[in-house]
Amino acid sequence: YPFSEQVDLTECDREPIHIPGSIQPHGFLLSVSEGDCVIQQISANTADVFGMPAAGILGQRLESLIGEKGADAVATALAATIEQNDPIYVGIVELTDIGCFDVIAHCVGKAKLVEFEPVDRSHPADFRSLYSLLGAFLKRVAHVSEVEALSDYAVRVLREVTGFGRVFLYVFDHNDDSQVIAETLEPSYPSYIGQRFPASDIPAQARKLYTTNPIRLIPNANYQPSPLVPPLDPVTNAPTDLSHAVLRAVSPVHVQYMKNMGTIASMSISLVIKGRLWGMISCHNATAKYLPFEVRTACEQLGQILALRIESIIEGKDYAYRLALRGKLVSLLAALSQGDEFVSSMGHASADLLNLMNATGAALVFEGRTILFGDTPDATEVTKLVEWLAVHKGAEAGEVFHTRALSRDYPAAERYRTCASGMLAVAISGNYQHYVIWFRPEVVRTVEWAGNPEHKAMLQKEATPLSPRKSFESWRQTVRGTSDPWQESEIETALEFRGAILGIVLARAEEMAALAD
Ligand code: BLA
Repeated sequence: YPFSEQVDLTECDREPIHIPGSIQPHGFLLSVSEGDCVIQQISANTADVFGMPAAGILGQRLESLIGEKGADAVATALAATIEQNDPIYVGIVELTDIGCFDVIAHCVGKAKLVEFEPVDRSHPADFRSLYSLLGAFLKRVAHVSEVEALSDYAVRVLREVTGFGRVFLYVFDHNDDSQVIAETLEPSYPSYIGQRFPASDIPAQARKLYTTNPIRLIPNANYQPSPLVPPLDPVTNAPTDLSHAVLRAVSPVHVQYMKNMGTIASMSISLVIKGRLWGMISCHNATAKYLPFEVRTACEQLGQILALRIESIIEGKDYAYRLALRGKLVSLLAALSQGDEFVSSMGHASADLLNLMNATGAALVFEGRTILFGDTPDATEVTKLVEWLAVHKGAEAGEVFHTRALSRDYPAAERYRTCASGMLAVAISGNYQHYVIWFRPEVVRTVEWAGNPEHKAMLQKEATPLSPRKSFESWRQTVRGTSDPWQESEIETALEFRGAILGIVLARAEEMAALAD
């Protein structure tokens, strides 16, 4: 099986997963018109449920199919919600001679999508226990202030609530690769703790959808999708947007991925922080597994509480770090503005200079001199580096340029990557190639991937053009040439430092000019 990354990534990102034209058949779907509630589109399996042909259902009013009580409940529920695009629980509707259904409704454009999931009377959901579990979670969460401990607790509660065989939480990094940071499982399931999954496992449009739609359940990957009849919305003549439909059929590529992984049922819950998909909780089962809407809602709420708490922990840590940075910056600037020769003041304050950016080396390139502090490339190398910066990174380096993998941007840096894989440079003159540069050492990391990330997708010989990777065997990669990343707060502080230094240098120049007069 040859494989091609190009084909894989663009094709994955292009699949329109919000308009699959079909649903998962563990329930059925009706699309009814605004106002008079005429049924204008159904999932094909609706005909089987009611034992009549689709043509006999289409064109009927909702109340004649599901009764006046049911139709009223749908109208009342939708009227009561503010976010009409989010599915709302209507309640249980009993269909004579057919059975009881959980009914869930939401609006898409002018249509109302009404979804039905059979209620299993033999396993009534006990909502009191859900409330007390959520309550206990809320209480405990306030006292846990480490993301890992919190994640650990959350996956254990979720496994208890849902009974899935494996529940884990993974966090996306700046490349959208993910790493599993918490997991709980039954002994027969393989563990993924600590492992990485490449970004391409979840294509861009799916991430976008999961940011607005926080939970999805795939109870049985071995399903036959039930198509919508007619295929297009008869009013708009366009495919019906199923973004928020709880029964939305899943991308066939992803269904294959699940099977390859030995996961027949899956539920995933988005953790959205500041509008960005920060992480996800995945629940897996080796056999088919369904959860009623109310239980899913409790899981969704647990995810929201967790995301809020994680956001506040992250913000708290960032705030404390910014405060510390500010303290360091103020004392460094105080030291630099003393002595009357800028370069020698910098030399006296070199420990503070390094400490400010958590760096192990720094260089001051100023008025034709190159002064090195700590562990750095030699002066000749730094001179070449500055030339490269000025020429190739002109616009960016006008103020600040940073990288955590210098040799990737500038191959000559390969020679000194042990001391300078990370570089943050600020230009301290508008006119000259004057810089303060900080260096961070290489941190060799061993990354444990779940499966070789190069084999993202395989191009099968002819047949289906695309299929996800088959192996999730742990695969180790040694990453060289990168340093610890530069934090947003550090880059902002570097910019403030730059502003202050420009001020100091300018004041010095004016004093000199005054003396000369
Ligand atoms: C969707 N991919 C997903 C989802 C997850 C993953 C969690 C969300 C759907 C769900 O709840 O199951 C990925 N699943 C994982 C990861 C783990 C896991 C990382 O269990 C970790 C253990 N997938 C591919 C390739 C393509 C692809 C090559 O591997 C593209 C061709 C596509 N993944 C893909 C698509 C979806 C998806 C299209 C959206 C499915 C949908 O919602 O319709």
